[in-house]
Amino acid sequence: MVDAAEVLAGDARGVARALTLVERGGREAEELLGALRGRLGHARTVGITGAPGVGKSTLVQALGIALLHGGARVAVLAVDPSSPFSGGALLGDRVRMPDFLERGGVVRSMATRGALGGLAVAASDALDVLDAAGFDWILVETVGVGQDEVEIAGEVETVVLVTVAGLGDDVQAAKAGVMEIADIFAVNKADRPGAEGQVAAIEGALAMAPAGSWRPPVIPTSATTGEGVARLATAIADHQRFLEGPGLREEARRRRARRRVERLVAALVRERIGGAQRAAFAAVLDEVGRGLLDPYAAARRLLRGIGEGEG
Ligand SMILES: Nc1nc2c(ncn2[C@@H]2O[C@H](COP(=O)(O)OP(=O)(O)O)[C@@H](O)[C@H]2O)c(=O)[nH]1
Ligand SMILES: [Mg+2]
Repeated sequence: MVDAAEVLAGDARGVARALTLVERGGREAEELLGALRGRLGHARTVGITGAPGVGKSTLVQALGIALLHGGARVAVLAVDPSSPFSGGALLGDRVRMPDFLERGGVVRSMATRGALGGLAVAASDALDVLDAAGFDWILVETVGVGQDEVEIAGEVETVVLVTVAGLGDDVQAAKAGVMEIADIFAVNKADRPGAEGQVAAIEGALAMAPAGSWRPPVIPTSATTGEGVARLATAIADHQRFLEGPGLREEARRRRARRRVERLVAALVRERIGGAQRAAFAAVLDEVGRGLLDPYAAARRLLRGIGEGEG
């Protein structure tokens, strides 16, 4: 059993169990999340995204330590389906992030796709658990390659896109639609040649884009030496202050709510047509296939069936 009171008290074991529960999904997870409702909104959330190997984990650790030094409670959620730590997620993270953990940070990795709605749903629910547990900062590491990962980056308030010189991954990122969601660019491995050119290239691309009310800064960092990490932390704080502008946080919350609910509606429909409505689904597919029913009428009929089947 997972006790909402333990989560709200920030109890480490309770939080760990709650994260496992929401990753798995199901009714008990839904009940827990319901019990946490109304206790959310304290945490500041930051996404660190980018191609594999650019130094996201190293940068998250350096950032996390910088924030811990400021006296904040910091949690890291690493969402990486490409490198699951089977059964030993925490151990795997402990090995990777010793400095951060030594200083009281909390790390959790998530690789499995939850029961309903996949990884983006599970990650979003995990954010709620960590928020309710009282963390001041939640850093979310995602590999910026798939649609899921782009969606998860969209769940956080401040998105840092990490690139390195010479990978051409800025082009990949632009293709995957990540460039538009970045609030801050970090050009990591700046201890190596080419970083300045990369900074200039991104700044050039940004100058072509229509100027919004927030202009994303482009910051050279070296996660391994720590150079530029303080500047990155300052840029994140600046962006968080920017979000205090009239209505911005409310608007962001509504956008996130909309995405979450839309995702769940789509997931529930998919679950029903593969489950309780399976026979009705097969029947309309047959009719559409034989030209007896058009797909629009079929979809409406199915939706009515799902609606009637739900309490
Ligand atoms: N030279 C250099 N290497 C780095 C830097 N940041 C990370 N690395 C190295 O790059 C490799 C991948 O780092 P990691 O943080 O695991 O990348 P991720 O896949 O994006 O999470 C590791 O060997 C790091 O030590 C940096 O700023 N400079
Ligand atoms: Mg990593």
